[in-house]
Amino acid sequence: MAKFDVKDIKGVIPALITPFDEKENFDEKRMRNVVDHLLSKGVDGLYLTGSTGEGFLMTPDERKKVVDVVVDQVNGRVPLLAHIGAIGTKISIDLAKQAADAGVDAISSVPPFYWKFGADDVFNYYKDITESTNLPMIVYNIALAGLVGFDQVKRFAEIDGVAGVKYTATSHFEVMRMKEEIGKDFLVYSGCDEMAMSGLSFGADGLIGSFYNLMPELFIAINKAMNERDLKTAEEKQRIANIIIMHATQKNYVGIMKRALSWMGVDAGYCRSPFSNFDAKEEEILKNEFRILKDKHGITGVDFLDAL
Ligand code: MN9
Repeated sequence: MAKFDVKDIKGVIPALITPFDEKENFDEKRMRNVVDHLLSKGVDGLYLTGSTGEGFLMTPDERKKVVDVVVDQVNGRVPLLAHIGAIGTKISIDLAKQAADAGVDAISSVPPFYWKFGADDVFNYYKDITESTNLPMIVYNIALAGLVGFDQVKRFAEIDGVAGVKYTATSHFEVMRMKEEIGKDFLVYSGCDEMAMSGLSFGADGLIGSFYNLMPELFIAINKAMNERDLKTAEEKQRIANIIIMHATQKNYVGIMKRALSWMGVDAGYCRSPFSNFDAKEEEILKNEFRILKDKHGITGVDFLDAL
């Protein structure tokens, strides 16, 4: 059973990575450790099997397993959202029902992609999936799946159960507009980590993204500072975060986060191919690059860099 009201899903929410072992199998033990680590850091929720979680590289059964394991490990401590998106409505509904039975608090989905589905087809996709459970739906708007525009989001919001949007687009003007024209209760989660401060300043209710797996402390500080309208602190932290993000996104940043977590003693395993991994030599190079970055910019207070 869901435990949290969707209105209480706020703050800093990592789009949780999924650890795989050396043979690319889902690694339950590592998953449980990562979850406990993030909760000990004070994150406000977790978003499962999305882009960062390599959801589309897993079979439906594997995705269900990840949901089960995380629900069990979290045990009601923070709200959980499960990304149940797939190209086929039937597959998504099956995943949604399982996530609801497992006890997550909200579901989320990218629009169906690959084929160019018409606006009505995409609307019906959201309607069918949302109606298949009692859980609130957070639409996931991301360029990787083809961005949906403001008018489409507004139309989805008419579906009973669509409660908000994870907005990984860069027009924060639209975030403000959603609050104005769809309603202030329509939840918006800013999805571009590089623009967390901007998203929050334009009215986003929370942050869901990749780098909150690796350096939640920076974004928890940004979120707090923005709540207090302390722009100076938010800007300082965002600047540091962006130096790291810009470096990491030149390579497979999900793989980088997994390795960098291990530098803090939280072994987050490996990625699934076709994503590549870092062998021992490449990992040393990576470490060195981060050491140089840290020194060059005089970065302090980022735990994974301090662990180097
Ligand atoms: O929506 C993430 N997007 C992708 C969330 O995974 C494609 C973001 O958190 C980005 O990874 C992040 C780095 O560009 O902003």
